[in-house]
Amino acid sequence: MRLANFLPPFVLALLVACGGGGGGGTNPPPPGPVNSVTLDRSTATMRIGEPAATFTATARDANNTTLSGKTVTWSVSQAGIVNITPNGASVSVTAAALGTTDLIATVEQKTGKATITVTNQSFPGSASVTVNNNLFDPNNVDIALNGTVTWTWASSPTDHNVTFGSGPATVSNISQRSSGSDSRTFSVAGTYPYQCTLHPGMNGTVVVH
Ligand SMILES: [Cu+2]
Repeated sequence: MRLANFLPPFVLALLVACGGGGGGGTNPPPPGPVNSVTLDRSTATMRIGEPAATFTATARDANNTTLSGKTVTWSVSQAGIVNITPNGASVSVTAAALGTTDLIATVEQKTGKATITVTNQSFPGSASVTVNNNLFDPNNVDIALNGTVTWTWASSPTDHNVTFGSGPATVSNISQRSSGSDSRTFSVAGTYPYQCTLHPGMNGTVVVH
């Protein structure tokens, strides 16, 4: 009581001004430093002689906001297994020798990786993917040339679609649905990224060997 009486009016005014300024208005906070780096695939299997595969790194801050324009440095944990040709946030990878290596993307001392196995095995003629809320399981499948992938929707009230992006050949999309299944056959080798356009981050790939 006695203390409050002694606070001069300008101190109270300063306290109010600071409180108002801390609200931040309607602008989102500026992006923070790099907190995580992820690659579009965490594992991959390749065979010697097949087309180059492309991997892309994404850096995010602590709020999971994507940070673009960052310098990405590409490296491998084991020399000689793959050859890499960096191109900014992406890298082109070809198989060179049998074995396993990590492909590592470094952005401001944070790293993300994909484990790449170079094999001489043959790949299956078919693969199955379960469409869940909100992920494709598994999110990467490897098939032989002319193989077929079947997507089966887990029983759910939520619609999902399968929309293909930049692949080596055009594949017709599967429009949104909440049950049942549909298949696509792949007659050109390479990597086919796809996504559910209704749910950002719901991504998958088909690799045709
Ligand atoms: Cu979806």
